[in-house]
Amino acid sequence: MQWFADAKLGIFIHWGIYSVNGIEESWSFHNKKISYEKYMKQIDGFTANFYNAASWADLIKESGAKYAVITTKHHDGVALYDTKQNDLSLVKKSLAKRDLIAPFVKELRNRNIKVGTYFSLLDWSNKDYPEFLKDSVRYKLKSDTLRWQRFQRFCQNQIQEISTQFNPDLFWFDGDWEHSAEEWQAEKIRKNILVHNPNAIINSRLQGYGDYETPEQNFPVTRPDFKYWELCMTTNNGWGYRFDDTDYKSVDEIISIFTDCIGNGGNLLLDIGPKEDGTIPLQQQNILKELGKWIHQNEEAIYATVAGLPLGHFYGASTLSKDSSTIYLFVSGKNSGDIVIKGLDAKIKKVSVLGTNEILKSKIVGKISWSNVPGLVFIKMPENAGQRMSVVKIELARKLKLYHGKGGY
Ligand code: H79
Repeated sequence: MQWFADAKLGIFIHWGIYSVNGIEESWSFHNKKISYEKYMKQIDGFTANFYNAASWADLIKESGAKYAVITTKHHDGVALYDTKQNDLSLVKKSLAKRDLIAPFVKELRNRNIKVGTYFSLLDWSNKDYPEFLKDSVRYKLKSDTLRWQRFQRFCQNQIQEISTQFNPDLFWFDGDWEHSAEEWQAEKIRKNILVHNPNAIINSRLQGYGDYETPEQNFPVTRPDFKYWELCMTTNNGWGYRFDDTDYKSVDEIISIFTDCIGNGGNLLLDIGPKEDGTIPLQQQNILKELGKWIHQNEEAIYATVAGLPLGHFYGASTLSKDSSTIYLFVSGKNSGDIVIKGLDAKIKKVSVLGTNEILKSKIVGKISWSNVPGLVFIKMPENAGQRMSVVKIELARKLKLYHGKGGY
């Protein structure tokens, strides 16, 4: 898990036939916003005409992400790679006529970016899969176990194909909620993945057989208990390309969310949705580039760090160097005046702003001689610290020690 813990940022890519009409991926037919037939017709409009895997990988590199996760097959069952298990792929059915995953995997590896493959366990297009539309099923699993076993073989063979064709560093499963671990044979799926690649890691959506937690769109307020976690989040509202979705998060909002994730020991998996022709919407390109600029200026506070001060010591996100002798505080760019840290039981050697190296004045306030409760640390922020989030670097004379008590006498 070490590369994952150090990666901090990943880029999620939802690419599929839903980008043709610019409608919701898979859910639009499942929830009967569009007929299944009309939804599938989009496959005729999918071209990948301007798809350039190298420029995608360049953009991801520029964003500062250390891994990428791409849809190999969403709930609609349309594979983006050359599956031998059925005919439902963009290779066989669309004008793209080629494996879209392989070139991307190659370009990621050339740039030392870890490869993640999104795969939907549930497949609403497969005739042997029980569930279909929100209010209709093809059959009840228990009433036809042979049919379910046929689907099991299909599903596990596809996972095996992905294993052998791309050897992903990360398997990102989705759609596990429709069946139990036993029904999916989750243990066997995990085992087969690890037989092929003992270093592969698996997200949590394998009914308890994954390696890290995967909250989606919903931001944790308190620090998650699990050691490894990742928030996946869209840049606008949809996962795939939606022409009508202009509700983009601002770069500052994304930086704030990102620092909140890493400050609590997690990663951010930020999503983009390319168009059917393989171009990435300009707004999304811009977000990734701007985020990358900020990350590269502040790398020291990001990659080689661990979760920062626990709740209560500082009203904002922070990280710690791995030897816990340096604290990095994330302070909104517009902040000026004082910031305060409570319960810091360690001598401060130096306080500065990362990037500009400006030295900041700090003062210990209210240290009582007869008490071992540390005083408050007040740090004076410069006027107009920066346009975006600034990072205040606090170097300690020794390892961090915190007082987390209730005061008293
Ligand atoms: O691929 C993207 C989405 O299409 C997919 N995951 C991301 C990465 C996704 N969309 N929604 N969900 C996952 C959440 C599923 C919600 C559910 Fe439910 C709530 C599943 C079970 C409870 C909706 C309500 C379906 C059944 C009840």
